[in-house]
Amino acid sequence: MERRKFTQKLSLATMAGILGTEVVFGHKMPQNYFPVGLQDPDPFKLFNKDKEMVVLNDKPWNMEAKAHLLNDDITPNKYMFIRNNGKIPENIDVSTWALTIDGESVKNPKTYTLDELKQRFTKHTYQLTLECGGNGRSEFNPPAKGNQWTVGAVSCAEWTGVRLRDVLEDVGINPDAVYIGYHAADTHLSGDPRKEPISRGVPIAKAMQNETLLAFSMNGEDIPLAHGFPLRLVCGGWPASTSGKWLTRISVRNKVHDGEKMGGSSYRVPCETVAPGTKVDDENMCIIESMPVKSLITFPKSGALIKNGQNLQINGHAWAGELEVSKMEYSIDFGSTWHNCSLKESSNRLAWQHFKASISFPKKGYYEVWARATDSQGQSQPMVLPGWNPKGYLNNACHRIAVKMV
Ligand SMILES: Nc1nc2c(c(=O)[nH]1)N[C@H]1C(S)=C(S)[C@@H](COP(=O)(O)O)O[C@H]1N2
Ligand SMILES: [Mo]
Repeated sequence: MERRKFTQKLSLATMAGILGTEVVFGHKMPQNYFPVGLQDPDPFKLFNKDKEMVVLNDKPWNMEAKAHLLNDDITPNKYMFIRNNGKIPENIDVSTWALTIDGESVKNPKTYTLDELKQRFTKHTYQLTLECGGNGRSEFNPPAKGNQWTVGAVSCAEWTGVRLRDVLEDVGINPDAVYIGYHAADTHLSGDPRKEPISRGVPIAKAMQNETLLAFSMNGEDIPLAHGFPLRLVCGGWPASTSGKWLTRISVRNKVHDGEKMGGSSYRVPCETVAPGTKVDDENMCIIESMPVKSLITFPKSGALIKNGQNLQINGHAWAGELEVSKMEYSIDFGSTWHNCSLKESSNRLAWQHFKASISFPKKGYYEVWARATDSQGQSQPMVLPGWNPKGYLNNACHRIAVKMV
């Protein structure tokens, strides 16, 4: 983050504007003094993230992991990517936080406090894979605008909460319900209170799945602020943009939800494959639902050195949106031949699966290890970039690491 030198020339009034309050002893402030409160915060400290995480944007905050940071079976907060579209809400009061269920297709709108949600409904815990639809965007050509995610906008944490289904059944929904849409407490970057940074949703069938949670804890603790404290919708296996953070309202809709970032090229891809760079009309764009099959080698770090004659043990995770991963393979000869990895079952539906393999190399030299997952419907990850789309979504190309046998 660059220090904003221009603040040295700011008047006291301007400083007060930025700080949101008067600088009480401003007239005693040394000349050219740089107020601590105007300095850019350290995002790693602010969000309890590991120093190796990569900041892609600070307005709004967007941060990703590197492949080797994601080696844990369950992603801890310090390695979890942050994807914000607006400003994180301030001054959250848990005692007054409430969730309203409304919309055209509810019988009677209802509001629950956090305590009511926790007391009235059964708690469930699931490990759920959340991958940003734009993970892998940085590789598309022509390039797509937006955060240039490489491979690290994915996580699988353990979420605890109540089932959205149980709450919707408690409110009572009409048979014409087709979609739910979320609303949240984060604010638009422009400061305009009438604008929402994002308000997405899922079809009613996804909303009613056992694993779709209104979560209030992550990895056994309160959800960290950046990840949606104190209440978050979690829809595993779908673009993580459907998992609304800082949740305040869910509308049950009698049509496809039309909130912010549901239309245009947001989280939508051409319904039919197009040539790279093609301009696609809105009516030919389809909403992304289940995420495609994908995998990540999380150990060793790319660039690892192995001693001549030793085997290399690789570890990683594989996931396939709504589906299971049924096969995991690696190649050390640029995809000519493939060998099976051992692949574990997921601890529950929609959680990523862990794989490992012990690889032997014929002689000293440079190699690449490529990893490829296949889902339960027989679809494999492509070795090269998949279908180009205007916003650079759904890049599930094989992950690869470099190793040298020395
Ligand atoms: N309220 C709200 N919910 C949100 C977002 C947001 O900006 N505001 N970003 C979405 C997007 S695009 C993604 S990829 C995930 C990121 O979740 P994480 O930051 O907890 O990793 O949250 C989703 N939920
Ligand atoms: Mo996202």
